[in-house]
Amino acid sequence: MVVTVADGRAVRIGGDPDHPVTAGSLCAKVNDYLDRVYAPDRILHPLVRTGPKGAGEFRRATWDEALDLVASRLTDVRERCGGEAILPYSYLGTMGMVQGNLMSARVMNKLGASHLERTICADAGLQGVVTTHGLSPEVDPERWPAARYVVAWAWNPLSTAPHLWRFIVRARKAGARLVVVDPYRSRTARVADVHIQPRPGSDAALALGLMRAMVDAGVHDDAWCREHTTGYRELLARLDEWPVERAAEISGVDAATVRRVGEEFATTQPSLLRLGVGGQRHAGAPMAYRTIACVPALAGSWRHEGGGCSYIPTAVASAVAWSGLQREDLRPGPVRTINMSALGDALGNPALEPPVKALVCWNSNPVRVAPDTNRVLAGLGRDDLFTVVIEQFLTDTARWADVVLPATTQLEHLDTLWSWGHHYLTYNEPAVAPCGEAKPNAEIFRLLAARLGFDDPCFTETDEVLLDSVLATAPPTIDTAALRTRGWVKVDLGQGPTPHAHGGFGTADGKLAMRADHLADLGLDPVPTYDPPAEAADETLAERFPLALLTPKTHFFLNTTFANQARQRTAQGEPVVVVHPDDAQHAGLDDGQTVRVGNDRGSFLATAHVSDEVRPGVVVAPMGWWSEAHLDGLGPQATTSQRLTALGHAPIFNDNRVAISSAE
Ligand SMILES: Nc1nc2c(c(=O)[nH]1)N[C@H]1C(S)=C(S)[C@@H](COP(=O)(O)OP(=O)(O)OC[C@H]3O[C@@H](n4cnc5c(=O)[nH]c(N)nc54)[C@H](O)[C@@H]3O)O[C@H]1N2
Ligand SMILES: Nc1nc2c(c(=O)[nH]1)N[C@H]1C(S)=C(S)[C@@H](COP(=O)(O)OP(=O)(O)OC[C@H]3O[C@@H](n4cnc5c(=O)[nH]c(N)nc54)[C@H](O)[C@@H]3O)O[C@H]1N2
Ligand SMILES: [Mo]
Repeated sequence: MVVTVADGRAVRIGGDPDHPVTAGSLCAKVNDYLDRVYAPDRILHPLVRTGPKGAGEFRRATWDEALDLVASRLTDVRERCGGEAILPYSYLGTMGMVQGNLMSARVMNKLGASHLERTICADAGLQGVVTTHGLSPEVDPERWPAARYVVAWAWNPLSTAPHLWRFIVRARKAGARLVVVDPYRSRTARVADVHIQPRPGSDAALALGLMRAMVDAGVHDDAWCREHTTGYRELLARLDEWPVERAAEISGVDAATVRRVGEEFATTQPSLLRLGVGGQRHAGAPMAYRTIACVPALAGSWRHEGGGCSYIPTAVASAVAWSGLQREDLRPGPVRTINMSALGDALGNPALEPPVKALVCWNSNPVRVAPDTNRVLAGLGRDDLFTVVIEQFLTDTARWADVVLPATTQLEHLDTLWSWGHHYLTYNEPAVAPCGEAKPNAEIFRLLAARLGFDDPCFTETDEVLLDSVLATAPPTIDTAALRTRGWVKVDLGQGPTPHAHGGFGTADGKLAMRADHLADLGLDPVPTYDPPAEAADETLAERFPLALLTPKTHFFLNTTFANQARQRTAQGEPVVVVHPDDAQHAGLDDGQTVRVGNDRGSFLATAHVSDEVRPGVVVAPMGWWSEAHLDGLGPQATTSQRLTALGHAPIFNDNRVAISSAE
């Protein structure tokens, strides 16, 4: 972002025209970011609750009063119940390393607070992909234009990654075909050459079918697999069990399509398979993503520039290995772990010892992003729970706080950020002074540390010092001087045009692991297979809840961020649920009517959009709106489960059965 400042006020914002990925353009979410910074409803001073919990009634407080209150309540909880009764809760409100979880982690460690397992986004898939590839660079998006066959699998980049989408557009202009694998006709699927609509959670079966089709046609890359993989023989033996017809039957995709796409993927090189997060939100997802990652290997795609597999670029994103700065050594002893997607249980489980008595939340909006809303709300409503929320706006979570502390935006603080998709590190220079009395997260935790009496020198390190320390952990190939002068720098791990043409994967032996023996310890098959979803494939449950609900991203919000801004809110419209005409007819529903969607966990109201954008048996209700947009305050998250995957401990948002009925 390039920000123009006049008289101390930011007056213009745009993309950096020199940036190799954004090339001067911002996306539909942030191109009016100045309206966010200067929004009339921004929180600009501390707030202390005056009304009942959740009512959103507060009075203005000074920083001194608010911090004293927080420090004394946290001290009290720690003395009475132990540090583990304090639960930090944060995610990626900012992806900055300084304002993310650095000073905050030190404070929480020193308090002996519970450890929050932060796996709400991509971890199920990550565990799967890393099992197959090890931690090593994937295909650099800047090489994607060389691809001639692109599969966007469970990924909707036209909405969720518009800057990466441009590289796919360039590949297509040069003749590439685009295949989208998604039960829903997303914006990306709409413009694809081929749209494959599998049953939710059946992707591994589809992948096995694609691989079997390659082998049947004799177009797989035998030589590359012999040289650069382990378990090639075992994978071929597994494919013997997976005739294309079996894969077609389980995935609900016709056999001819499976055959054709499988063969084309192997023969139209370079072929690229890019995974999104949508398909890894079910109980069998780690195995599924590991299996899908074998498709480009069997096809020999890694030989070619632009060919291979990409997901969240984990190796690149974790190249700056700063986590030691969080100082786990400050902990008074071992602490328990609580998973962020099981917040409802953590707050409500009477057997938990010690119970959670204080919640400190920043960079996240759990009332809307965590599953099983009714349990989360019941927990936040507990009178014996002390809740602090550090926020820019009075979100649905902040409304439940006892104390709200005002946070700066991207324009007002110092940071460096990793990327969710491209291979660059970003420098975040403050453009303007903090608005009102807002403070950067790190500053708030520094002030809190002082009030808690923490005197280790690490608690007084300024943001400049923290940034220096973070960058000091960067590998020498990252030019941190260039980062500061130019604002961005490539994370060069030697990925080049063909990172794995000759192996060099991040596994122990450098080979791609078609067989991964350590999976057996977890009770999983070491060889790629189809591990079914929990609810989506449950025929008995389907008798009561006939529809599989997916809750993907909206186009104009970033999770729930920006959903309170007028332009984005208007552009996104009202919350909808997309229902196939056959299912609508069966339930007696008309397009445009209000419907109730629910299961044993909860229900929500939405406007039915009757359309063949979904396959029969599947309904789609995107997530992101705040409670004000929902007719009874609840959204699709009221129906989602707190269950976690065995590998990765990740949520299963898209493995969720519901029933639908008229609410009129
Ligand atoms: N506009 C916008 N952009 C965003 C975000 C946002 O909220 N809005 N959020 C950001 C974040 S945090 C992330 S992690 C990324 C996520 O970006 P994406 O990976 O694109 O995320 P989703 O929209 O959740 O899922 C993509 C697609 O997966 C499909 N899907 C669901 N279940 C299955 C399945 O079982 N199999 C298959 N094959 N497909 C399935 C959904 O229908 C959906 O269209 O986007 C980032 N960018
Ligand atoms: N059903 C369902 N649930 C999902 C998903 C899904 O697809 N379906 N997606 C999941 C995914 S992929 C993700 S990543 C999570 C996202 O979960 P969250 O990271 O909680 O996402 P947001 O809703 O964007 O909330 C971030 C909050 O941080 C605040 N914020 C931004 N910058 C700062 C800052 O500098 N300081 C402070 N203190 N606050 C700041 C914003 O105002 C915003 O309210 O949601 C998950 N939940
Ligand atoms: Mo995410």
